[in-house]
Amino acid sequence: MNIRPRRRLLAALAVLATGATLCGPAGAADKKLVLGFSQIGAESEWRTANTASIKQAAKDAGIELKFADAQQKQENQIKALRAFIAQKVDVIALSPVVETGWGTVLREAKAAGIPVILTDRLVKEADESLWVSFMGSDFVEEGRRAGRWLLDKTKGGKEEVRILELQGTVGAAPAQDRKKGFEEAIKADPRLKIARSQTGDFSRAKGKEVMEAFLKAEAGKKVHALYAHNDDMALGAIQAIEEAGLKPGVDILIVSIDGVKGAFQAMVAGKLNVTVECSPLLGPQLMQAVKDLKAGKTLPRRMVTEEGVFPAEVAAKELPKRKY
Ligand code: GYE
Repeated sequence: MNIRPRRRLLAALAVLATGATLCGPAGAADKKLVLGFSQIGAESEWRTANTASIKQAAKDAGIELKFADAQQKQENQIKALRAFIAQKVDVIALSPVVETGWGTVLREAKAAGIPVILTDRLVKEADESLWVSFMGSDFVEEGRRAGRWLLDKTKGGKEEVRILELQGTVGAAPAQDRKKGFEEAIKADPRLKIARSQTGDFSRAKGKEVMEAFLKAEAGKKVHALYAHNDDMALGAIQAIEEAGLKPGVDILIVSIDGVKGAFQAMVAGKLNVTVECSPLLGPQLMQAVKDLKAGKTLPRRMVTEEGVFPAEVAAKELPKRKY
């Protein structure tokens, strides 16, 4: 027997072996894993990219996804979690709209023996055994990065730097943490002051509305900068600034967070000065975690997303590479 037919024989045996596993009787090993995912809503470009990433990654991983959109309401998320528990899903993933108020439903999941993975945002609960892992960004650090950029951009001047702030959803982890990190960073220069701060709910429409009100209230005063907790609110505010006859990115410096395509386009157009990256592409990491959990592995308590800062100067070069 020469080498070739022998190789063919081995290959045929390999195919048979695989076929046997694939077509064999449906045992426990063949059962699809079921993941219940409670999403916040569709308030921003970030969120829609996050949803797309979760759905695609579940498909790629062969995991059955039960997806529930809560339309920004915590009560809908709690209902979704209870439905997942009743359906006995293998794993629950939760992206919590606000930080508090999750104890009861998380205890119900624990009592049912269903592990919960927090994705994107953290909850505030004393009993940390209510979730097995938290994957997502370091929002305080994102706030610091935004603050440091503004410090650097305005350094050496003499006059006060008056800042307007558009906060994210009230009670949401990224809103609180991004505020905290930014304030911490700008403390380094007492000239930098937050003149007004209000929620724009992470949405473009609300960002525009609040910015209009800000500009009216600020009539006759100099506003140097806008800090928006996400790109969508910055994009809404840009419209308001233009409608008020001012040049966004020139008359008012604008720093925001996320790094969505819309922000890069605004930077290329000279209307936004910088975006701090916050990646929504958590799907593949989540599916891997689900598989690892079911294989009996212990997940790390915290998985932090790696991200960068993109000023307008690099926007044209970076835009074609952006994946969300
Ligand atoms: O920055 C914002 C979204 O939780 C990181 O939620 C997420 C934030 C994101 O609506 O655009």
